[in-house]
Amino acid sequence: MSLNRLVIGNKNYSSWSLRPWLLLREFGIPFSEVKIPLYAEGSKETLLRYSPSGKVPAFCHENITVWDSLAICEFVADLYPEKNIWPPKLEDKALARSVSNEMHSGFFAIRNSLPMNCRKQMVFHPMTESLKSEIDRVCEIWRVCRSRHSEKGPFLFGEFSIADAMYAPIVLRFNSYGITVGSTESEYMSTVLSLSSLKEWIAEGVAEKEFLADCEVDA
Ligand SMILES: N[C@@H](CCC(=O)N[C@@H](CS)C(=O)NCC(=O)O)C(=O)O
Repeated sequence: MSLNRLVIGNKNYSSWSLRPWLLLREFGIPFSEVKIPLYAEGSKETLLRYSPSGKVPAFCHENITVWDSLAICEFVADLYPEKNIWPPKLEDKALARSVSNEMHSGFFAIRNSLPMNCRKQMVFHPMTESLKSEIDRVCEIWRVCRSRHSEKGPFLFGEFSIADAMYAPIVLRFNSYGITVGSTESEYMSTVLSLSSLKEWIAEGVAEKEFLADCEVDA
């Protein structure tokens, strides 16, 4: 039995759950998975059995519980220091932490207008100023990281890191809603979308039966 357990929500909709799940998979860290369908009768009670915040994701390692996506990613980096889950160089780690936290604490227009939905494939039209400026900022972050690390590999910091896990749901959203991006960003999106772990998550999300009307968006 695995020492690690990750509690997640619906794969189709739960972008916060995807982040640590992808991180664990990409670093080959064994874990068992508990999936709790969200916003259904009894969901909150079930969530509270695993997560003091009543939200997913939550992670258990032996008798330690950690909740909140970025806290879980940080904890996993502490748990497996030999795996370089953050980029090892101090200045790279500083940038990786900054862009990961910027994602975690912001981008509300993207999060509200373009909710993650693995089933969605459309072109989103009602663009607002705040949405456009957040999309531009994400693209700028991806370009800056890629321009500094293109020699070392195809991810934001060359090799896959927490920063890629934090931005993976944004990649999915831009792809689902037909957001136009430049060539560097598009290449980065293709890299993330071609991860077999992410393809597996998407396939399982698409196959889920739950339909959450509040998380659905039309053009
Ligand atoms: N800041 C938290 C956000 C967690 C969150 O909002 N999770 C949502 C699903 S993506 C949730 O559990 N919703 C269920 C509920 O509030 O009942 C994180 O980074 O993990």
